[in-house]
Amino acid sequence: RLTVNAASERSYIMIKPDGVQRGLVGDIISRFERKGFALKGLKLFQTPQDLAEEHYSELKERPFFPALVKYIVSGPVVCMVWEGPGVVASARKLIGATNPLNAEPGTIRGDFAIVSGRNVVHGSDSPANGEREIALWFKEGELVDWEPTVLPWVL
Ligand code: FUP
Repeated sequence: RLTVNAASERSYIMIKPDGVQRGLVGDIISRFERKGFALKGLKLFQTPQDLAEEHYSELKERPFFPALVKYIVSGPVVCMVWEGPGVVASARKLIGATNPLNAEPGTIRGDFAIVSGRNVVHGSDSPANGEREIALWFKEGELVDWEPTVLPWVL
């Protein structure tokens, strides 16, 4: 085996309701697959109000909080867990800046979005928050413990 770095880290990645409505699910998943990260959890999900509020609890006092929660519960989302070395920071690079007008072309938000309030996708901002969010959005037994056989060519 040619393994260079198998250190594992996980990120919670979510395609928001606008991404699902606009038919961007396949394109977004494809970007993480092609990068080489491993998909460990995946579901289409209608978010309850209290979960949306808990997920964004750090932003509770911000003026846009009510609109943000309303947006997240407005339709189904795609919840994912992606794993691999440095996946949290790398996913945020693939996703691009929070304000899509500042996101580079080639990033998800740079390619598909215009405003922060409809920015298509979420990615955890730290490994600790990744674990917190995975525990919030996934139940025991919903994640699959597997290793893609392609990993020796990636890592
Ligand atoms: P990010 O980590 O890129 O998702 O950004 P934040 O955690 O700062 O913000 C979470 C979400 O709040 C963003 F995805 C979109 C929303 N938001 C707004 O709607 N308006 C703002 O001015 C900032 C954030």
